[in-house]
Parts: sequence; C-alpha cells; structure tokens
Amino acid sequence: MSIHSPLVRQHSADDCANDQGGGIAAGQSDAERAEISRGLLGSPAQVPPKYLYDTLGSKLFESLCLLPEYYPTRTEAAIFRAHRHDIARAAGPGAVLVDLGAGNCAKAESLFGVLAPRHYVAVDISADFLRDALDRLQSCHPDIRMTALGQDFSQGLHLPQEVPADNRLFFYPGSSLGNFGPDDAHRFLSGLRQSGGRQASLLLGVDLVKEPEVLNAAYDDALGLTAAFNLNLLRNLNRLLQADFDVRDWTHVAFFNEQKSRIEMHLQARRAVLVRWPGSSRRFAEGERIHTESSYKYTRASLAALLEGAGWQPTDFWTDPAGWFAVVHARTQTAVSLQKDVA
Ligand code: AVI
Repeated sequence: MSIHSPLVRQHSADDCANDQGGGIAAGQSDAERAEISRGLLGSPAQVPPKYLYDTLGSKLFESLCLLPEYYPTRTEAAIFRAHRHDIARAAGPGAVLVDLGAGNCAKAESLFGVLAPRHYVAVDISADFLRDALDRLQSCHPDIRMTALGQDFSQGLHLPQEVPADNRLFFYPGSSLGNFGPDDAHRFLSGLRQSGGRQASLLLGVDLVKEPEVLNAAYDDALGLTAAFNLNLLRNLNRLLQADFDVRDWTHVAFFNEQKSRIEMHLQARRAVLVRWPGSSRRFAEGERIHTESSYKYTRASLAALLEGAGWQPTDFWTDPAGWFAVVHARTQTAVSLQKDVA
C-alpha cells in the first residue's frame, strides 16, 4: 500500500476528537479566508458547500444519511446490491478502481467481491483518514494493490505513476456530482476523461428529478438534522474567519428549484443582523439569505447529455423501482469505438 499526502494538511471527517472544528484553523490559508469573505459580501451572499464539512458537519452529514426522508444513500445501496453482477459485467474484471471521495472506503469495498479490481486507488482530501481505512482493507484483501491519495480532486485529479494507465474505472457515488453546477460538472467530467487515458470507464451515483414533496422533505427533515447541518456552517465560519455569527439569528431554508432542477439550501436571517469578521462586515436585512448548497437532480436525458458533452458514452443505467436514483456506467468514447471494432 502506498500513501500520497497533500503538502498542506486539510480537513476531514475524522480529525482529532479534541479539535473544536475541522482541524484547519491553525493552518487556515489566506486564500480560503478570502474566498469565504468574498462570498459573504456577494449579492446574493454565498458560501461554498465544502465549508459545511468540519468535524461536526461531517458527523451531521453521516447522521442525516440515516434519515427516512433522505432516500439517496439507501436507494443507491439497494441499486448496487440488486445490480452488482450487471455492474461487474459492464465494468469488466481487473480494473484499476479509482474511488473519488472514498471516505471510509465502504461503498467501494462492497463491490470488491464482484468487481475484483487489480488496483484500488482511494482519493480523498485527507490521506491521514484514508491510511486507517486502507490499512484495514489491505489486510482483508491482500491481493489488491492499494494506493491512498490525499487530494482535492474537484480541482483536477493527478494520479501518480504507480497507477496503471489502462482500464481505469472512476467510481463517484453518493450523488456528489449534484453538488457541482453545470459548468463545473462538465469541467470535472472532462478532466476525468483526460486523466482516464484510453479505455477508461465511470461508475456514477446520481440523484434523479422526482416529485418536489419528496425532494423538499429529503433536505428539510422533520427531526431538523439537515437544518443543524446547514446552521453548523455558521459555527465553522466563526472559527475559520473569526466571524461573529449568532446561529440563533438564522434559519434553514431548502427547496426544489424546478427551473434549475436543483435543491437549494440557504440560511435566512430571522431579523436584521450585522455580522463582523477581521477586515470586513455585512448587514443582512430580515429575510435575507446566504446560499450554502445546490444539489442538482438529473433526468436520464440530461445526464446523458452532460456525459456525452464531456466525452463519455453512457452504456448502462440502473435505477430503483420508483426511479428515484440512478447508477450509471459510461465509457470514454474512444473505448466504446474500440469495443465496436473488436466485435
Ligand atoms: C454530499 N451531497 C451529495 C449531499 C446532497 O444530497 O447534495 C449533501 C447534502 N446536503 C443536504 N443533505 C445532504
């Protein structure tokens, strides 16, 4: 097993339990503070969703995945279970499985039995977190070569030379693609295509358009876990930016924007407030919002158009009986024509 760490330590779900936040306060870069400040001063104000995931935010996210209203996690798992042999047939044996946002590596591991990858590359923002997960995995699967890669792959994926260039299978489950806007999703998928070399393929978990009531409940649950997840962002901003948000001044708002085919999460001021941070401040009127996350929902056709525009040819589309979520397999367009030539 080999480990490639980023030069700068970044946050992860598994930072030290004694740490009040996500473990990056001390090394917090000026660039990140500037990014947050720029977003807060924008019209409308916005903060990139990556700041939802400090230590507590990551735990809240893990918990909300268990909610009855939040169907994506369990629906995707059911699709993987029901279609594992078809997925294995589509992907073919002996792939180099590149797990993007691997976390505890559990989703990829659940497919090891059928996929039989020859090399497993786990990529996540923190190599430290991956090290523990991979130590355990390697002892259970000694025949699979493993590489841990600490990298913010949303800005482009850089695979080390030890990762074979042929038969790469990029695994991106959990509807994470939905948190990219259309341009960024196109850029991300095109970038993957380029890092894939010849004959690469893609296994994606994608959330689908459905009745707004189902979507709205998934992002505004009765227990208030998603609200806590969203509001916790303000605590993280207080820590990262030394801002003085009072969480009690804000409320969670989430709704399906049908025109843009996305869930929007916002934080809305309950009253007029002044928020200060070193070097700047902003007044928010009562009812004014900070946009904290978008979660795009696709149709089969809109997903195919996105993939094709980025150089991927969808080959298989598996869904649950209600058609709420999809697992999609795609190949690089060159790989598809090579396959046709051989046939
Ligand atoms: C991580 N991501 C795919 C989740 C989503 O559904 O967009 C984040 C989330 N936000 C609120 N609930 C879950």
